[in-house]
Amino acid sequence: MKTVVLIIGANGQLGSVLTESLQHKHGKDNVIASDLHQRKSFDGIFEVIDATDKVRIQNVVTKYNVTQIYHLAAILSAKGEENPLQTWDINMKTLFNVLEVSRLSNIERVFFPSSIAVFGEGAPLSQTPNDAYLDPATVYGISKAAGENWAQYYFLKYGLDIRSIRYPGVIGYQSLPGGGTTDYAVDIYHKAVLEQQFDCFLKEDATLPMIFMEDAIRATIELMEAPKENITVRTSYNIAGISFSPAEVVEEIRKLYPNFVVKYTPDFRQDIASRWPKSIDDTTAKKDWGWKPEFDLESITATMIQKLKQQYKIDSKSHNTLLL
Ligand code: AKB
Repeated sequence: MKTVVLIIGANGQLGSVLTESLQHKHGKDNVIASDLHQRKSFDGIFEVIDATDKVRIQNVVTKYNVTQIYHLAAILSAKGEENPLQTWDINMKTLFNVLEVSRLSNIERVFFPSSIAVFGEGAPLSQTPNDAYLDPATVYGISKAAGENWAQYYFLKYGLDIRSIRYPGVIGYQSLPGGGTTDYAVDIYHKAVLEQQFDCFLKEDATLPMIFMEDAIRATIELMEAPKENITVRTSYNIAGISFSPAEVVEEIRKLYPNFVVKYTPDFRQDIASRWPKSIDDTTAKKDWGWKPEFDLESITATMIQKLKQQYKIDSKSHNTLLL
């Protein structure tokens, strides 16, 4: 059977990059990107979908004979705290719609992203195991922990082949994150190449698990391609990239920008970060589907700075911004 993929939340940080990778893999005609708003100058098939509308998802699935769904739409940790009940409603309603459409349309495979936000104070802070106790302290984390259990329920009850990863903070030059606690780790590189001061909303020693975009995309596709019998976790897989604090990334950036100025003004996001793991044990993902990260802080920093300079058209000798 031909693979036809629907990506819900294709305009987001991960979704926009994943869409391109899936287009590359399956062909532009077999990838349907969707989000709340039409993406400007998008090369491929795009459908406007509000994922709280189940009928709309079903219509698109039927129209294109979709066989796989990547459901990436969600309100993240920091933004989610502004309106907890609305965050719960949106994150859960969109997930239930995807689960139900997938079950009723015999969708062959579904991807549901979870997050390190599922962990709270009951889990070890270091090398947090896959099966650690989940007591999340944000509504986003609560919705992801519940979502993981619902994913497993649909697998056990209906045989739906749904797979999931608990992403750390994702760092990429291709797109901007929105509303997360780990967003600082992308913004900081933009400020560095623009030679502007960076105001950090976390403390300088707030170590968090992070992953480079290339590794995150590769992990997602590798998990989705793994043989069904290898998948032993139907809630969600821990994956680790690297862990670092704001002070450590600043030190790395200052090797290239010695005058980079950072001011620390921790806000409510520091409270969120302080309850999340500092590092992740991803032994199960390594064993089940061969997960292996490739990027460390040095290679992430070098790539981020090189690519962002190209994007901002900054001349590497003069460091002048020619065009934004
Ligand atoms: C966030 O900070 O909310 C996300 C996440 C870790 O899931 N980047």
